Amino acid sequence: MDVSEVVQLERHDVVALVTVNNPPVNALSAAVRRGIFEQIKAAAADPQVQAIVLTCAGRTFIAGADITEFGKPPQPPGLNEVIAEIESCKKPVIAAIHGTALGGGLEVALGCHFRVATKDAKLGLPEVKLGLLPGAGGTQRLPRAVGPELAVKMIVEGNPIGADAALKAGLIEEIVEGPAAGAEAFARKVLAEKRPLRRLRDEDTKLAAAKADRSIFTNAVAAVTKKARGLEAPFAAADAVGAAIDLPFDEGLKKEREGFMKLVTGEQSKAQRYAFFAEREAAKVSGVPEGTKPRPVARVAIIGAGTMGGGIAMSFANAGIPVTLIETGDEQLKRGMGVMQKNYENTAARGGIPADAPAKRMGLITGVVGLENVKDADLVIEAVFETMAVKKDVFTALDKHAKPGAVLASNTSYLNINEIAAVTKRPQDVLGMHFFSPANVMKLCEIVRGEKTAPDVLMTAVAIAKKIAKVPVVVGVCDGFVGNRMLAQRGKQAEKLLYDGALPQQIDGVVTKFGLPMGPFAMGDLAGLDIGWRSRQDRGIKSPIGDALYEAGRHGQKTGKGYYKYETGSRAPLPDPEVEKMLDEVRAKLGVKGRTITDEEILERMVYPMINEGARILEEGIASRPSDIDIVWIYGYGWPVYRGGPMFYADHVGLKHIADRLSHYAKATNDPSLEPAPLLKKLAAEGKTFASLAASSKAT
Ligand code: 3H9
Repeated sequence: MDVSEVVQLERHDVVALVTVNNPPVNALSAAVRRGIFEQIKAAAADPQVQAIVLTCAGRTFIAGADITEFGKPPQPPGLNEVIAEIESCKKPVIAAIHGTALGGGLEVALGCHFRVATKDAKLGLPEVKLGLLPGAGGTQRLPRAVGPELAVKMIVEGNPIGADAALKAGLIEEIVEGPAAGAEAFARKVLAEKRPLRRLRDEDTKLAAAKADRSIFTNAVAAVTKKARGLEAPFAAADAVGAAIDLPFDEGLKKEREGFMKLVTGEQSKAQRYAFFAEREAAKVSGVPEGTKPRPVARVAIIGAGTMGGGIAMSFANAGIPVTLIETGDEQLKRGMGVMQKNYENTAARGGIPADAPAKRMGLITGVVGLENVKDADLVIEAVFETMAVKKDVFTALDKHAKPGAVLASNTSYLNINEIAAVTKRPQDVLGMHFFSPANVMKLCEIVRGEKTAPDVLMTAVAIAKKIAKVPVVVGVCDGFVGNRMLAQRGKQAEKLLYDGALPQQIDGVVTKFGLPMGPFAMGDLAGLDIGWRSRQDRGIKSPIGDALYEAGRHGQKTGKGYYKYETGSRAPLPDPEVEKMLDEVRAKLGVKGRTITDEEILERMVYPMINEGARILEEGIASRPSDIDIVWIYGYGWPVYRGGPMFYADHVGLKHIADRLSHYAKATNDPSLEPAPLLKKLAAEGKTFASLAASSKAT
């Protein structure tokens, strides 16, 4: 590619403008790197030019390295080489930032002598989110620009800061209106004032305090790596920032490079990069006519102010969207509003949101009694008790009161949307929006497409989910949709493992060691064992141990006892010998003898049946792509992102191995439901992966 196609050079008398134009996000592809390198060189060599502005066309400044190039043979010039060219330029180079200057983009800006940004710009080094560390000087120049404490926070957490904070921290020199014009005016000021060039590589002042007292840095690292359990990148990134304090610039850069190369070739980053693209892919809905526009949503009504309804209402209020929250009585409403208020206040007290946010957000939520109050809503989300009869009553009433064209969504976690839609005269407007608990925190929203759901209704749900910062995944109708259907398989095996001789703490321990935040039994205790019991009653299912615990009044955390015991005021599950005794009794009643179960068997029986169910879900078209299933598990259930989701993990382990082990357990535990699904069997026999399936379906 001719470099001038992606990086243009023009001159406004003494100021040269180097403009990157590589939509959509101006990622640093090989052509862009070469373009910047050559155009900077050309501007530096032009005797008419006295200053250079580096700017970007389109919606954003450079948003980073081109992630699609990782894992492929590197193409020259490397980004460090490009940045060295900029930094060593004898004429002032000014970065004109708008949109998002992220990763390699911010590193390029840090190589410039000055940076200006528009007010709404965001600047950050989010590499850790891809399992990486900044690999083009970011870990060495950012601490020199803003000090090691803020730098390590930005680099280890990966969250960008706004222009105001960047100005305060010394990351930019000025906030400007138009990026290119503002930077050009700034360039003329630099020339007029004969300002010396700032080369961050040579600035050590902000490192002095941490050099004198290393504990300043160690404490900052401890604070930001607290939540990084299981991940490699945050720790490697912190080490690289440490090198900025301990080593001369060039040696620090070398250390950073080593860390980057190790991560970029490692399994964790591969999985995290996959998840990045999988999330974007999930937002692309198949089977919808091109150009389908979502319906406008200005006001939302939520039915039910319980845990789910309240959490959903908070998600909308957090995004500035007004909500009518509807209950059946004053008492329930008061309780629901009180819980939200308290939740916001607690978050504000922890510094999670500004002090005035609780009042502002609660101001967007209007609590009322009576379903007739849905009349102004463009979108109604029902979050009432999870039984079909109740849902049908609500939807019959919604059909009567909601305005024509309103989108009617159910937050059901497993019920048949088609059956719910059928009680209305507008099944085309009905679909599922399944949020995950706690709904104001968990990012997943399964959008359940009914048989008659209209395409624009589907797109409305996808668009609004994105607007409230959720990750939407479109799924089909079946019992439990994607997530809970797979979870049910895991739950079934977890219970059987108890009868086979394992203990709750052993099973949960294996699951958390694998990287999930909680095991099935701790999760059951948190949700409440009475909920599971009621659901089993509804479906006519028995669980010998679950029923015994329920009948003994052990309803989980809320009663201080469940599969575990809990000390007053504590949520920490403690193994309970009483439960061991109950398990012995249940085993005796069932006529089974417990045996010693290895952790390997537990892991395989926890994860492989889920993968097997995932294969069935794909066969039935309930999910469009294996990567959609992975996104459901990452954002709905806390599957460790560095393992890329269950289907990605399956490809990594090998489908033949998984199919063989499932066959083995089907026989060994006399459970035909564990036999490999036809799709899994077929792919295993052909030596293929789930990923190959996604590629071939894309091609058709
Ligand atoms: C790095 O820089 C390493 C260096 O330190 C060292 C190097 C040696 N590459 O998210 P969107 C695509 S690591 C390739 O829907 P938005 C994306 O897939 C990088 N493609 O838009 C999508 O494609 P499609 C550090 C990329 O407005 C389209 O652009 N940087 C990249 O909601 C639109 O994306 C990051 O981690 C990329 N870097 O959000 C930033 N970025 O339309 C990653 C995006 O085909 N990017 N695409 O599906 C983001 O966080 C968001 O994309 C951004 C825009 C905030 C920029």
